[in-house]
Amino acid sequence: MQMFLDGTGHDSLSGSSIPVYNPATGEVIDTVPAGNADDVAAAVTAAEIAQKKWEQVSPADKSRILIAAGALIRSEADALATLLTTEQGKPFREAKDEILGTAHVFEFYASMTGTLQGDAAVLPKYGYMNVVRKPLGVCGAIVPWNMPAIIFGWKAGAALACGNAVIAKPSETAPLTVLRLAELLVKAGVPGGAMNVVTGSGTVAGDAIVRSTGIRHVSFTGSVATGRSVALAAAPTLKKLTLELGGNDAFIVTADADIDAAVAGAVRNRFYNCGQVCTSAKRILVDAVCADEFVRKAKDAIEKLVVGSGLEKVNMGPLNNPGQRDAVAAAVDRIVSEDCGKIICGGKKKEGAGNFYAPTLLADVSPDAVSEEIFGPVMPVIPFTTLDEAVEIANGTPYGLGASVWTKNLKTAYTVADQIRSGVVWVNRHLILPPEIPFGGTGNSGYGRENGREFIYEYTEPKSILLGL
Ligand code: TXE
Repeated sequence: MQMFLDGTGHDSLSGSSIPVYNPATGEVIDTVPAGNADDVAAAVTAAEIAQKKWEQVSPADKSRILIAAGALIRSEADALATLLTTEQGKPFREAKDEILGTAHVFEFYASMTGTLQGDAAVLPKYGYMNVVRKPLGVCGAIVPWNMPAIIFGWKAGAALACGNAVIAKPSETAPLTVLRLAELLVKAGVPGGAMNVVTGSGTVAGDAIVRSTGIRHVSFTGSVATGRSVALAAAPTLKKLTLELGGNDAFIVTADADIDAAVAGAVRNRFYNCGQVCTSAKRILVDAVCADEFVRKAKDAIEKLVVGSGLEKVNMGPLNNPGQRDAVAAAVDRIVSEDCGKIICGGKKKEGAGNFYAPTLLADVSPDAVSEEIFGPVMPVIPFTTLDEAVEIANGTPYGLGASVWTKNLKTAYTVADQIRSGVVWVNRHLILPPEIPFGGTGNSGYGRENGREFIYEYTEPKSILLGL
């Protein structure tokens, strides 16, 4: 049994549905079933049966299936990207990059199915020790709306490569692309029931996944507040958790940096996906000696950004939902009214339909004013005078997801990279996250890692076997 709660035949046992909106127009584009605890329970029953079969599939066959999934995703890339833009808002070009990146994720995991080895040793007097890595069983994947395709890929690809079954719960505001990707995985050969999607709200469907005793691991990407409640709700079941809870990345531009490259990098990264990326460059720290030049050049670049529906030729689309836009507008208004920074350009909502907010540049921002992440198209520039001060500001939030340093000096690069408290540090770039790199944070950014080789530890558990001599 398979639960594709996509409103086209497999309806939720709850009988009700939720609308999905186009963020550029505010129009309803589809509905999805409002899954409930009964739906999750049915999906768990199906997944437990299917997982036992999937676990027995050879690494080579698992690999062939995941490669086929990647190929199907590539063959439908334009249609998937259009769907993603229509429900999420991002420009088609970015949506297509995300879809092709998702295909790459499944291809990466296809290459890893044969690498899940454990350990072995001869222990004199005791025997032969073997440590094998076993799948966990059924895994939950709670997916946000900002990068729904690729984040689904990280979770489902890793879980399936390790022989687990998956129950995904996409966000209420961007569930459609995830549903289609899951269908393609099944079409590629993942057994029915090993890949499930239960749509619905976080507090009902998501919560049921977190509390389910049949689900042994949940990978959650979302806000700090929801991450905390997920950890609390999961505690009675003692399931494993991987939590990725956003970040407030510092982007440090030193006096010896290539300023033009740094400006281009900052603008590209900060306004990518309308600023709604966990590892977006959210705080731009610039050496005071070049801060004015940086702001002037950034303003020129930002004013050239074309904003509009992601289905047109634009650089930036709308925010995903009205609540998100209101939160961004409130954060900018607060910074300005408290005299903690000044608007150089942008700083307002666009009137009319859609969740548009102008790409915004703020100068002379005080570090404390942006200690909470602004999940939208706002670039606060914070001047600093010494590298030690820059590192202190960078580390001065409870987050620890990503950061970058822009410099031509190798010693500066390594020193800052070493001192910054975060899961990832880039040098002269930001936000590049191929699945080969382990990804995750520290502090309020959560715990556990996705991708790289780290996924093996998240999605399997060791079993030690001692053979007497
Ligand atoms: O997140 P939520 P929201 C941050 C960003 C943003 C803020 C709020 O700052 O402004 O979070 O976004 C599901 N049990 N990030 O409200 O609530 C929910 O249905 C189980 C950063 O959208 O965390 C959705 O599928 N699941 C981030 C997912 O959790 C629950 C990406 C995320 O929703 C649940 C997105 C519950 N009790 C937002 N409540 C990143 N790390 O990149 C909700 N959900």
